[in-house]
Amino acid sequence: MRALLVIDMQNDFCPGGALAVPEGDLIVPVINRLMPSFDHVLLTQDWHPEGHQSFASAHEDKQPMETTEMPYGPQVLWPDHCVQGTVGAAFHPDLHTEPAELILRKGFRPEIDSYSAFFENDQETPTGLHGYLQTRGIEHLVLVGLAEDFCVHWSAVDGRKLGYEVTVVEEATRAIDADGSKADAREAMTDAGVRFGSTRDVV
Ligand code: VGL
Ligand code: ZN
Repeated sequence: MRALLVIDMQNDFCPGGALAVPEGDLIVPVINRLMPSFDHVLLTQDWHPEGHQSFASAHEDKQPMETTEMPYGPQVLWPDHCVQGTVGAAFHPDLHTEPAELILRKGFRPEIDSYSAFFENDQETPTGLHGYLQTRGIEHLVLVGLAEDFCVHWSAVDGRKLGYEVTVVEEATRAIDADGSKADAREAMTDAGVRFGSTRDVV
């Protein structure tokens, strides 16, 4: 059984948002058109409290896109984004959310970021998604959404680590691409056994 996992399709990751991914909005209709081909549609939502430690504004002398050392390793510092309850944290208004059977929120612990839909950035605190998928008998994940080089990337690699078949739909994702992060992400996903497909391959 397979599921469509839609990663962080939120206003702040679209043009005009706080952490805009170029062309992020263009994939909304592509994702909407994929949904009817799936029995299971799941959405993730980046969901940070104010003052989250992944925000550059929470650190003295740090600018967005700089890196800092967290107890769990290096962490890119972002502009404030997807603050709980704000318009920026809401799903893109054109995204079809009705077909979703689960909305998984992540990044809500103040001290730790969570790119992956499976584990927070310490790579060990689980979000609970693996248990959900296992008990529902879902074995193949088709990943779409934002951003390809961060949350899609880490969700895809962790999905492979946990034994899922993982396909990323190329027309239905876009990257931030800071410092070559898109090419690095592609390589890491390919090495992990993630497959890349077109919408035609998955409908
Ligand atoms: C994301 C950076 C910070 C993402 C979330 O959804 O890819 N990127 N928070
Ligand atoms: Zn975030």
